[in-house]
Amino acid sequence: MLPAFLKDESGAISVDWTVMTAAAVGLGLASVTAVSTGTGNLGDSIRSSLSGASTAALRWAFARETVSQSFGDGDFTGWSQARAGDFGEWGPMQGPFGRDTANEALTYAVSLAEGHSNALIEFDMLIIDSWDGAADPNNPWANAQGDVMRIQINGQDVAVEPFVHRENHPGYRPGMFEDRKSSVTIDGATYNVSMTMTDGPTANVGGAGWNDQRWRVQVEALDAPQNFDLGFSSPVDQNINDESWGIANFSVKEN
Ligand SMILES: [Ca+2]
Ligand SMILES: [Ca+2]
Ligand SMILES: [Ca+2]
Repeated sequence: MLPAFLKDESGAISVDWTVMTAAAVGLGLASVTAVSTGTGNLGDSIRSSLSGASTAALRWAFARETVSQSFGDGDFTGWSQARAGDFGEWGPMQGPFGRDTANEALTYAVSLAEGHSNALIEFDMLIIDSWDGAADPNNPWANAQGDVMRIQINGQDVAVEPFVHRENHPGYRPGMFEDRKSSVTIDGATYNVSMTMTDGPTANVGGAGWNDQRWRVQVEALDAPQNFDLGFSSPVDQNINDESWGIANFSVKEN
């Protein structure tokens, strides 16, 4: 088996590696649970080999996906507004929204099954056109807070992140195209938000003529109430045809 495995194509190896890693991790955890006394070193080494990211992935590996919305079929169940948009090669979206959400957030009502208290909410966040980044005295195109997206739980911010449509624009900061992470505790529940830029801003995909960017966002709710509102609010300072956003490929897992 080993020689064949080694001779395999590199793409196939990465698949095998993923499967083997998952299996090894599963075995490791089973061992930790089964023989938790006397094998502290084994448990510790397995634990220390898991990065925070893979631990989070493991937490959700076998969770039930209870919501999957592509927004291409008219299903906007749970949302405070339905805006069926299409963003070209990035597909259908809930949007575009803009500064119309500064005072009244777009919300999604998360409703977990009885006995469940954890949720992993995942979606693509499309940052469309000429967002102007962080607050900056030399930045005439953003409000005092910057052009930010606020992600909220029951109206409270769990992430407030500025976005900019190109480097070296007023309001650009080094690191703005890198991963964002935040964690907030509200009423004993923990909300972890992570954002990873998956595209751009290198091309004008839709909306107006400015380049657009796509971020993959995860909102992890731990020890959360059975029902809560996930909100999106963007106090950008220019019109929806200059800076807007949308949500795509939305899903919820829970356990
Ligand atoms: Ca702008
Ligand atoms: Ca602006
Ligand atoms: Ca555009």
